[in-house]
Amino acid sequence: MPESKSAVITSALPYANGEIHLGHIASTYLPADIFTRFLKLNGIEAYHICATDDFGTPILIRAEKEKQSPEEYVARWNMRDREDFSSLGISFDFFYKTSSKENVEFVQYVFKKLREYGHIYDQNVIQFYCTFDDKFLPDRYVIGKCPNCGAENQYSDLCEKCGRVPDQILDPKCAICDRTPVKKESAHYFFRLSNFGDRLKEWLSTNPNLQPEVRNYVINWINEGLQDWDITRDLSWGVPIPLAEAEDKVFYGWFDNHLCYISSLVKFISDKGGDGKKFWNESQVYHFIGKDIVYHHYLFLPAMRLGIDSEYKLPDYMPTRGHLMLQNKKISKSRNWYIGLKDFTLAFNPDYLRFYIASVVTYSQDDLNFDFDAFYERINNELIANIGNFVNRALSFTQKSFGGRVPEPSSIDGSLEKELGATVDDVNKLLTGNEIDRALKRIMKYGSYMNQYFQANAPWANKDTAGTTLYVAVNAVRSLALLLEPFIPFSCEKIWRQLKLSGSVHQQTWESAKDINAIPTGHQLGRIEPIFRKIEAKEIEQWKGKLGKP
Ligand code: B3M
Ligand code: ZN
Repeated sequence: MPESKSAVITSALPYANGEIHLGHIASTYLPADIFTRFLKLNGIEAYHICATDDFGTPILIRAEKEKQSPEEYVARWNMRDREDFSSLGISFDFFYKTSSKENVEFVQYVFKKLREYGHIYDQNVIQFYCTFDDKFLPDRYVIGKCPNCGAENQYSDLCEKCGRVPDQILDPKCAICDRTPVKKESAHYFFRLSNFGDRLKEWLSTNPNLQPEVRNYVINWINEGLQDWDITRDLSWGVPIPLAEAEDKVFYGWFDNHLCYISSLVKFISDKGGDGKKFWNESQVYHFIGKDIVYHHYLFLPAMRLGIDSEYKLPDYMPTRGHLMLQNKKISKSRNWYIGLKDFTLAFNPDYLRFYIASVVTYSQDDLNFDFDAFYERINNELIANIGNFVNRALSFTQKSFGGRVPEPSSIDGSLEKELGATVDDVNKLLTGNEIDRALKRIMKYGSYMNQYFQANAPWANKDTAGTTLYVAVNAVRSLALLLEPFIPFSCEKIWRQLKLSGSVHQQTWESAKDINAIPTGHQLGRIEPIFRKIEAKEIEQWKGKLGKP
């Protein structure tokens, strides 16, 4: 367990321009949600914060195409994102937006501070300009070849091949009309990232909580030399630069978006009557991200915080994970090789997706794979055959033989309590270290152990020990509901209701999962029914058939 009594967990902010799909979920939101639920069960005052990332050129391009104002456009996606996330039980304590008044003010405040401390300068730059569209062309408005790795067809603000932010894109083309842009002069503000190389290196190399692989390659980038960072865009949609001479300019989206982690938390805490800054600084801070945004989170974000004297502390952890492949191929919206979260949770119990992803998501930058056959196997042959089977047998047998009243045990074998205690401790350790897949495997091992216990003691055949077996089994069901709550919360609430225990499962404490006597003799269970429904092979075939088709 983290040393501190409180925690701030953020998930990378989704751009307000498209639906949430399985790829987002696997790298970021589900791990963050599982982790936050786990901290809460442990009595930590933990808040999961997120927001839509409302600014940036792609959003403006999309809004223009759909003939909506950018405000309307992002409001629509903000709403939709909330729905999508809650359909999967991804629960945020606060979900806000980068275009909020609080964020705009905070970003302007940070800019002024950085400028006061000498970390900002202005300089005229030659910028791409499309004479046909009559526009400056920042970032995604320009497509070309990456000067670092030579990859073609990259946006001018991020090479998806090598993960670096290109200094000067080669063979530029306007993303709107495909014409070659001209160059035109414009005054821009720069953040002196180059001032921070040593301090960043120091922070990276002395923070044991950052994943070593990521740390190492970020340190390599620093050794190659850091470029100052152009934070200005000649657009109307963005956080306005708070200077009279920069009236029609806004900040680059990556200058403002990560500040929204802070501004949203501060608003959330002050709305509750607390001191947001104090809360931030006294908490363990976790930023959950996917590996494609390492550059921004391991360089820009900490440098900007260092640049204002760490008035808001730097993150303690940045759990960084790989991408999700779909049937071993890269997810692509345009080729329809992708699955929207909404469609999926309408078709399947959302816990099935949570369970499957949690069982494959490693704590590393390795890519994961969503495979339909593996999904089918894991749900039917692990979740249902192990957990579902045990829960249903224990409860329905108690129902049948004892009218749903927990029977009286005679002597309970000490190894049962030991195994349970060891399970809870192991899972605790693994989840503290963000090893979600391994923690889930450990719980499944306990599930198998209890299935074997039940089978070996055969309460249907042994009248004299049946009371003990069922007493132990019903209590183990309760422990499983607690241990599995972070992973499959919907099902665990169902189990809790069938156990007819008070409150809900997420209000319990982790430690009480060890209690093998929590449900006393004589306790009356609720209505018992199967928790899960098996997936049919034909459902899987239908889904596979839809992929890649228009
Ligand atoms: N909006 C999404 C991405 O690049 C971007 C994350 C912002 S986190 C501060 O994946
Ligand atoms: Zn053009």
